[in-house]
Amino acid sequence: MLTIWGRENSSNVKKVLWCADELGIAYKQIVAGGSFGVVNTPEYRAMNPNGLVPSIEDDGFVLWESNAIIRYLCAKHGGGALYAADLMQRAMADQWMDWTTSTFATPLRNLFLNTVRLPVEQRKQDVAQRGLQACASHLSLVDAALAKKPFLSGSDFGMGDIPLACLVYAWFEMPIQRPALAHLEAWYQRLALRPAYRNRVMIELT
Ligand SMILES: N[C@@H](CCC(=O)N[C@@H](CS)C(=O)NCC(=O)O)C(=O)O
Repeated sequence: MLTIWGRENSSNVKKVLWCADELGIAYKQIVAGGSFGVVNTPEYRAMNPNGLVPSIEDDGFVLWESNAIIRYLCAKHGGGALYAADLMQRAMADQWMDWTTSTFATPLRNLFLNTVRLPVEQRKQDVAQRGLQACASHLSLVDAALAKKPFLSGSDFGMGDIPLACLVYAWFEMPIQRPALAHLEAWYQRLALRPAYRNRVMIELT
């Protein structure tokens, strides 16, 4: 039995919950992190010494780091669908997963915190503005990639789409001035057709 620890409004937890739902895996969710606590208990720290969410336990096997969890679940349950058997196709999915975390996540987080999550009096307009500009610049590169294929994973939806899709929801739903990026918008619309994406990712931004 799979257990997933994490609060639903965390983008890194969303990745794992959405992925598990796409794969049709039965699991138990333990809400943890933020105001829900749990992550500082000795039991949780023994499992994940970072004290962050998400973490999973799968028949005694413990794993943290959301992208590693996605790869593990897709490889175990994907049957070649979300985790491509073809080495180059899979490497391309890995590329977008790693790029999202290493390049896009920080400016998006700065923009999100200073537009939505922080109390109004703590928001810094200049940080939000710099985040917005960096995100727009990074997403123009995604737009160009999506001009050539419908999904970041290739011709079909796959694990390579999951991390960026979780963050892009906030990009499209925040009250900000977005540059027009037609291919990115078309990708977002394709994602929004997926029930598991709507259920797990397209929830109120908090
Ligand atoms: N690189 C980690 C980052 C995990 C992370 O930063 N998680 C955040 C939520 S998105 C967290 O645990 N924050 C503290 C908390 O929720 O208590 C991953 O991808 O899993």
